[in-house]
Amino acid sequence: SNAPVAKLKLAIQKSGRLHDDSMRLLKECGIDISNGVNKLKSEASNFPLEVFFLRDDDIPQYVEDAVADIGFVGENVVYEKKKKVDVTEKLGFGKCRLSIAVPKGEDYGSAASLQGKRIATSYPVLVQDFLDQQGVKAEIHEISGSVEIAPGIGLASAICDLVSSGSTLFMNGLQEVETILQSQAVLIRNSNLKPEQQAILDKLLFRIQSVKKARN
Ligand code: PRT
Ligand code: ZN
Repeated sequence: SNAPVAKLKLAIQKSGRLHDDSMRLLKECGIDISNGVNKLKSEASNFPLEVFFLRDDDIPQYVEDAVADIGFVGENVVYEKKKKVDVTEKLGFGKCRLSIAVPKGEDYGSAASLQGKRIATSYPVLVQDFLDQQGVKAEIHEISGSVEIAPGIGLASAICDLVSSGSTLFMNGLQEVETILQSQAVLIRNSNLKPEQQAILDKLLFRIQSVKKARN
Protein backbone atom coordinates (compact mmCIF):
# COMPACT_ATOMS: atom_id res chain seq x y z
CA SER A 1 0.00 0.00 0.00
CA ASN A 2 0.97 3.65 -0.16
CA ALA A 3 0.28 4.32 3.55
CA PRO A 4 3.26 6.08 5.15
CA VAL A 5 5.31 3.83 7.39
CA ALA A 6 4.99 4.89 11.03
CA LYS A 7 8.25 5.95 12.65
CA LEU A 8 9.15 6.93 16.16
CA LYS A 9 11.19 10.13 16.55
CA LEU A 10 13.79 9.98 19.35
CA ALA A 11 15.74 13.00 20.66
CA ILE A 12 19.16 12.36 22.23
CA GLN A 13 22.01 14.63 23.31
CA LYS A 14 24.12 15.76 20.35
CA SER A 15 27.37 15.76 22.33
CA GLY A 16 28.23 15.66 26.00
CA ARG A 17 28.00 13.26 28.89
CA LEU A 18 24.89 11.38 27.72
CA HIS A 19 25.68 11.07 24.01
CA ASP A 20 27.91 8.00 23.96
CA ASP A 21 25.81 6.00 26.42
CA SER A 22 22.65 6.89 24.47
CA MET A 23 24.21 5.62 21.22
CA ARG A 24 25.54 2.53 22.99
CA LEU A 25 22.10 1.68 24.38
CA LEU A 26 20.55 1.87 20.90
CA LYS A 27 23.33 -0.33 19.55
CA GLU A 28 22.82 -2.91 22.30
CA CYS A 29 19.11 -2.85 21.43
CA GLY A 30 20.20 -4.04 17.96
CA ILE A 31 19.36 -0.71 16.32
CA ASP A 32 21.83 0.50 13.68
CA ILE A 33 22.24 4.27 13.39
CA SER A 34 24.87 5.97 11.32
CA ASN A 35 26.11 8.85 13.44
CA GLY A 36 27.55 11.31 10.98
CA VAL A 37 29.49 14.18 12.51
CA ASN A 38 27.46 17.42 12.58
CA LYS A 39 24.30 15.66 11.53
CA LEU A 40 21.04 16.91 13.03
CA LYS A 41 19.19 13.67 12.43
CA SER A 42 19.71 10.12 11.37
CA GLU A 43 17.54 7.12 10.54
CA ALA A 44 17.87 3.58 11.82
CA SER A 45 18.37 1.08 9.02
CA ASN A 46 16.67 -1.83 10.79
CA PHE A 47 14.05 -0.30 13.13
CA PRO A 48 11.32 2.35 12.55
CA LEU A 49 13.24 5.02 14.40
CA GLU A 50 14.49 8.50 13.49
CA VAL A 51 17.06 10.09 15.84
CA PHE A 52 17.42 13.85 16.41
CA PHE A 53 20.65 15.16 17.97
CA LEU A 54 19.94 18.12 20.28
CA ARG A 55 21.16 20.02 23.33
CA ASP A 56 19.94 18.18 26.41
CA ASP A 57 18.15 21.30 27.76
CA ASP A 58 15.93 21.43 24.67
CA ILE A 59 14.82 17.77 24.73
CA PRO A 60 11.86 18.08 27.20
CA GLN A 61 10.35 20.94 25.16
CA TYR A 62 10.71 19.06 21.87
CA VAL A 63 9.00 16.02 23.39
CA GLU A 64 6.21 18.09 24.96
CA ASP A 65 5.59 19.71 21.57
CA ALA A 66 5.70 16.30 19.79
CA VAL A 67 8.52 17.45 17.51
CA ALA A 68 10.12 14.31 18.96
CA ASP A 69 7.93 11.47 20.30
CA ILE A 70 10.45 10.34 22.92
CA GLY A 71 13.78 11.47 24.35
CA PHE A 72 16.72 10.29 26.44
CA VAL A 73 17.62 12.97 29.01
CA GLY A 74 18.71 13.43 32.63
CA GLU A 75 15.97 13.53 35.27
CA ASN A 76 17.60 16.74 36.55
CA VAL A 77 16.75 18.45 33.24
CA VAL A 78 13.23 16.97 33.05
CA TYR A 79 12.27 18.14 36.54
CA GLU A 80 13.95 21.55 36.24
CA LYS A 81 12.13 22.33 33.00
CA LYS A 82 8.73 21.22 34.34
CA LYS A 83 7.46 20.20 30.90
CA LYS A 84 4.41 17.99 30.43
CA VAL A 85 6.06 14.71 29.42
CA ASP A 86 5.81 11.19 30.84
CA VAL A 87 8.91 9.72 32.48
CA THR A 88 8.66 6.16 31.22
CA GLU A 89 11.88 4.23 31.95
CA LYS A 90 15.12 4.71 33.86
CA LEU A 91 18.07 4.02 31.55
CA GLY A 92 20.79 3.19 34.07
CA PHE A 93 23.45 5.71 32.91
CA GLY A 94 24.26 9.38 33.55
CA LYS A 95 23.93 8.84 37.27
CA CYS A 96 24.57 11.86 39.48
CA ARG A 97 22.98 13.84 42.28
CA LEU A 98 21.95 17.47 42.64
CA SER A 99 23.47 18.66 45.90
CA ILE A 100 23.96 21.74 48.00
CA ALA A 101 27.55 22.46 49.03
CA VAL A 102 29.13 25.04 51.31
CA PRO A 103 32.76 25.98 52.01
CA LYS A 104 34.68 23.21 53.76
CA GLY A 105 34.79 23.49 57.53
CA GLU A 106 31.64 25.60 57.68
CA ASP A 107 29.00 24.48 60.18
CA TYR A 108 25.88 23.10 58.57
CA GLY A 109 23.27 21.67 60.92
CA SER A 110 20.26 21.65 58.61
CA ALA A 111 18.69 23.52 55.68
CA ALA A 112 17.76 26.24 58.19
CA SER A 113 21.37 27.43 58.06
CA LEU A 114 20.75 28.53 54.45
CA GLN A 115 18.25 31.15 55.68
CA GLY A 116 19.06 34.57 54.20
CA LYS A 117 22.03 33.25 52.23
CA ARG A 118 22.71 33.48 48.53
CA ILE A 119 22.86 30.16 46.63
CA ALA A 120 24.41 29.96 43.15
CA THR A 121 22.95 27.31 40.84
CA SER A 122 21.91 26.38 37.30
CA TYR A 123 18.82 24.69 38.79
CA PRO A 124 16.73 27.58 40.24
CA VAL A 125 13.40 25.71 40.02
CA LEU A 126 14.59 22.60 41.88
CA VAL A 127 16.44 24.67 44.48
CA GLN A 128 13.36 26.85 45.10
CA ASP A 129 11.21 23.69 45.48
CA PHE A 130 13.67 22.38 48.06
CA LEU A 131 13.77 25.67 50.00
CA ASP A 132 9.96 25.86 50.00
CA GLN A 133 9.70 22.29 51.34
CA GLN A 134 12.13 23.20 54.09
CA GLY A 135 10.43 26.51 54.86
CA VAL A 136 13.69 28.37 54.26
CA LYS A 137 14.01 31.76 52.56
CA ALA A 138 17.23 32.25 50.61
CA GLU A 139 18.26 34.15 47.51
CA ILE A 140 18.86 32.07 44.40
CA HIS A 141 21.48 33.40 42.00
CA GLU A 142 21.19 31.66 38.63
CA ILE A 143 24.40 31.06 36.69
CA SER A 144 24.84 28.80 33.67
CA GLY A 145 28.24 27.28 34.36
CA SER A 146 31.27 27.06 36.69
CA VAL A 147 28.92 27.17 39.66
CA GLU A 148 31.60 25.71 41.94
CA ILE A 149 33.76 28.84 41.82
CA ALA A 150 30.95 31.12 43.08
CA PRO A 151 31.83 30.92 46.81
CA GLY A 152 35.55 31.39 46.11
CA ILE A 153 34.94 34.66 44.25
CA GLY A 154 32.42 35.95 46.79
CA LEU A 155 29.39 35.60 44.53
CA ALA A 156 27.46 33.27 46.86
CA SER A 157 27.92 31.49 50.15
CA ALA A 158 26.47 28.17 48.99
CA ILE A 159 25.97 26.38 45.66
CA CYS A 160 23.69 23.70 44.27
CA ASP A 161 25.09 21.63 41.40
CA LEU A 162 25.39 18.13 39.98
CA VAL A 163 27.91 15.86 41.65
CA SER A 164 29.19 12.47 40.57
CA SER A 165 32.65 11.66 41.98
CA GLY A 166 32.76 14.72 44.24
CA SER A 167 36.21 15.75 43.02
CA THR A 168 35.04 19.10 41.56
CA LEU A 169 33.62 20.12 44.95
CA PHE A 170 36.78 18.92 46.67
CA MET A 171 39.07 20.87 44.35
CA ASN A 172 37.06 24.03 45.01
CA GLY A 173 37.19 23.66 48.79
CA LEU A 174 33.52 22.80 49.12
CA GLN A 175 31.67 20.12 51.12
CA GLU A 176 28.44 18.44 50.06
CA VAL A 177 25.80 18.96 52.76
CA GLU A 178 22.41 18.14 51.22
CA THR A 179 21.24 16.02 48.27
CA ILE A 180 18.06 17.41 46.75
CA LEU A 181 17.68 15.00 43.78
CA GLN A 182 19.13 11.64 42.70
CA SER A 183 19.29 11.63 38.91
CA GLN A 184 19.99 9.37 35.95
CA ALA A 185 19.12 9.34 32.25
CA VAL A 186 15.48 8.44 31.58
CA LEU A 187 13.28 7.83 28.58
CA ILE A 188 10.58 10.50 28.36
CA ARG A 189 7.59 10.34 26.05
CA ASN A 190 5.00 12.71 24.66
CA SER A 191 1.74 12.30 26.61
CA ASN A 192 -0.42 11.84 23.49
CA LEU A 193 1.39 9.27 21.35
CA LYS A 194 -0.58 7.80 18.45
CA PRO A 195 -1.31 4.06 18.79
CA GLU A 196 1.13 3.11 16.00
CA GLN A 197 3.91 5.12 17.71
CA GLN A 198 3.07 3.60 21.09
CA ALA A 199 3.37 0.15 19.46
CA ILE A 200 6.89 0.97 18.24
CA LEU A 201 7.78 2.39 21.67
CA ASP A 202 6.56 -0.83 23.31
CA LYS A 203 8.99 -2.81 21.10
CA LEU A 204 11.83 -0.43 21.97
CA LEU A 205 11.03 -0.59 25.70
CA PHE A 206 11.03 -4.39 25.57
CA ARG A 207 14.54 -4.30 24.08
CA ILE A 208 15.77 -1.67 26.56
CA GLN A 209 14.50 -3.76 29.47
CA SER A 210 16.31 -6.83 28.06
CA VAL A 211 19.56 -4.86 27.76
CA LYS A 212 19.21 -3.61 31.34
CA LYS A 213 18.61 -7.17 32.63
CA ALA A 214 21.63 -8.49 30.74
CA ARG A 215 23.82 -5.75 32.27
CA ASN A 216 22.92 -6.65 35.85
O1 PRT B 1 25.54 20.80 25.34
P1 PRT B 1 24.45 20.31 26.23
O2 PRT B 1 23.57 21.39 26.76
O3 PRT B 1 23.68 19.18 25.58
O4 PRT B 1 25.20 19.61 27.46
P2 PRT B 1 25.48 20.13 28.95
O5 PRT B 1 26.84 20.72 28.98
O6 PRT B 1 24.34 20.93 29.48
O7 PRT B 1 25.42 18.78 29.79
P3 PRT B 1 26.53 17.68 30.11
O8 PRT B 1 26.90 16.95 28.86
O9 PRT B 1 27.62 18.23 30.96
O10 PRT B 1 25.65 16.73 31.06
C1 PRT B 1 24.53 16.09 30.56
C2 PRT B 1 23.86 15.33 31.70
O11 PRT B 1 24.77 14.38 32.26
C3 PRT B 1 23.44 16.15 32.91
O12 PRT B 1 22.23 16.88 32.69
C4 PRT B 1 23.27 15.06 33.96
O13 PRT B 1 22.00 14.43 33.82
C5 PRT B 1 24.36 14.04 33.58
N1 PRT B 1 25.54 14.07 34.49
C6 PRT B 1 26.02 13.00 35.17
C7 PRT B 1 26.32 15.12 34.80
C8 PRT B 1 27.30 14.66 35.70
N2 PRT B 1 27.09 13.33 35.90
C9 PRT B 1 28.31 15.57 36.20
N3 PRT B 1 29.16 15.17 37.00
N4 PRT B 1 26.31 16.41 34.39
C10 PRT B 1 27.27 17.26 34.86
N5 PRT B 1 28.25 16.90 35.74
C11 PRT B 1 29.25 17.97 36.11
C12 PRT B 1 28.77 18.84 37.26
O14 PRT B 1 27.96 19.91 36.79
C13 PRT B 1 30.09 19.34 37.85
O15 PRT B 1 30.59 20.45 37.13
O16 PRT B 1 30.48 17.42 36.53
C14 PRT B 1 31.00 18.15 37.63
C15 PRT B 1 31.00 17.31 38.87
O17 PRT B 1 31.56 16.05 38.62
P4 PRT B 1 32.45 15.33 39.77
O18 PRT B 1 32.73 13.97 39.22
O19 PRT B 1 33.69 16.15 39.93
O20 PRT B 1 31.61 15.28 41.02
ZN1 ZN C 1 22.71 21.40 28.60
